[in-house]
Amino acid sequence: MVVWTDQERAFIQDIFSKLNYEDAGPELYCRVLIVYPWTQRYFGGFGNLYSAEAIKSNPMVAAHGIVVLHGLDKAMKNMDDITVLKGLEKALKNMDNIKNTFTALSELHSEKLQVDPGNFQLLGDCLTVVLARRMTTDFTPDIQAAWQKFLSVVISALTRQYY
Ligand code: HEG
Repeated sequence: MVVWTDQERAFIQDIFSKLNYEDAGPELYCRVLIVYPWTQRYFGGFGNLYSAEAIKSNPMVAAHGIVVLHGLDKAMKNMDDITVLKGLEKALKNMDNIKNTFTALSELHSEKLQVDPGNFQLLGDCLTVVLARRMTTDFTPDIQAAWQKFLSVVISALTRQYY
């Protein structure tokens, strides 16, 4: 059960609202593939990943980074709908919203893509670097704390269909 404070929700929404996906997405996936080269094994269909330079100029890598950010922004939009709900029962059901949102995505990564779930954390770490580089002094410890919580909820939801 995940409870979000109004401040945490505001911090996460603010991070996404200021993020330029077209710029941050490509950098995110270049970092994943260059810093953790074993992740390249899942992208056999992406063509040339033979060097850091090739990765940085590969349009499929750039496009995939943007797709992943849109996936995360879906999680952000489903953090919590409690404000529009009435009654404890509905609120309780909604606590797990990120998990429900990510059921299909978790199944895809587990059954079809067979991505080792340890890699989710590594992608999360790369995204934290991407954010910190852009937000500089605005990436305060309390904003980072909310961000790390959001990432752990997302990663746990993505890992849920693994067995
Ligand atoms: Mg995944 C596809 C999101 C980590 C490998 N990933 C996708 C898609 C989304 C997504 C939204 C498109 C799904 C679709 O087409 O229906 N991925 C996503 C998130 C995270 C993540 C939110 C972590 C936070 N993915 C991840 C990691 C790997 C990976 C760590 C491998 C190291 N994803 C992967 C591959 C595909 C997707 C191989 C298919 C890419 C393609 O063929 O276009």
